[in-house]
Amino acid sequence: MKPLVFILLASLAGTAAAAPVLQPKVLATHPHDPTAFTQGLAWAEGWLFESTGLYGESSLRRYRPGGKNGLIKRLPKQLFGEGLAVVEGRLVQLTWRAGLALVYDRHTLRYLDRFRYRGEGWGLAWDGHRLYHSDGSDRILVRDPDTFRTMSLIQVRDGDKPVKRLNELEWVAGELWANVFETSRIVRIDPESGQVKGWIDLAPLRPEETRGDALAVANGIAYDPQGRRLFVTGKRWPVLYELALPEDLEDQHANQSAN
Ligand SMILES: [Ca+2]
Repeated sequence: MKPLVFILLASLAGTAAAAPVLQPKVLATHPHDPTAFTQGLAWAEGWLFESTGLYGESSLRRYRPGGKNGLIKRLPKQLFGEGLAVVEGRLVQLTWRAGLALVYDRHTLRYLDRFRYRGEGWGLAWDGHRLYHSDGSDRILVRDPDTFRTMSLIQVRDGDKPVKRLNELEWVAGELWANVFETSRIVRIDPESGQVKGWIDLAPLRPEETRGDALAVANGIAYDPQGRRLFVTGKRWPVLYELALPEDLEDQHANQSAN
């Protein structure tokens, strides 16, 4: 594997309270379906799982990075697919305004069950115990995976400034990461306090082909904990990027391994 290097760029440029901005370190690029309106991305044991949105075009997908022999399941035309999490042997997929979370078998994509919730569905992530659900605001709902009930709320703040429009989510080595809607940034959140630990700017990764498409924003983060790498993409992006873990998280891992 290549050296895992993230470059600290803008920590001196912001206010004292604002968290630093990192540039991503790209390890590899893979093709991504340029018609996929990515709303959720997740990883488990060699497979990527993707939820796509828009009415009449929403889907659930399972594929290898760069691989062609994937599975795709189309959603009913009245459902708009949103955030997606792998919860052990199952997948949980949010919908935007239907108040439905759909549950599937992870291996076959067979529909199994559903939960109902109030409000909108944007992003979803799993930390091994709890689900994290964003709804486009500056709060993240922490949910019980068995009942989908809200257990607590995380208010996300950079210094004292609320961070709104939190979108696709991912649990990354003890941090909660989120795309911020209509920006090219990923925010790294301390799940205990809701404080922003840092930002990652994906603007340099936006493919040239999407420049004329105002909806083609960065969205979709999946973490491979065994490979210690991230996958990121965007809505209708023809490319899926494989990124190195930020250096501070690698250092943390090295320190833990040494103890
Ligand atoms: Ca994700």
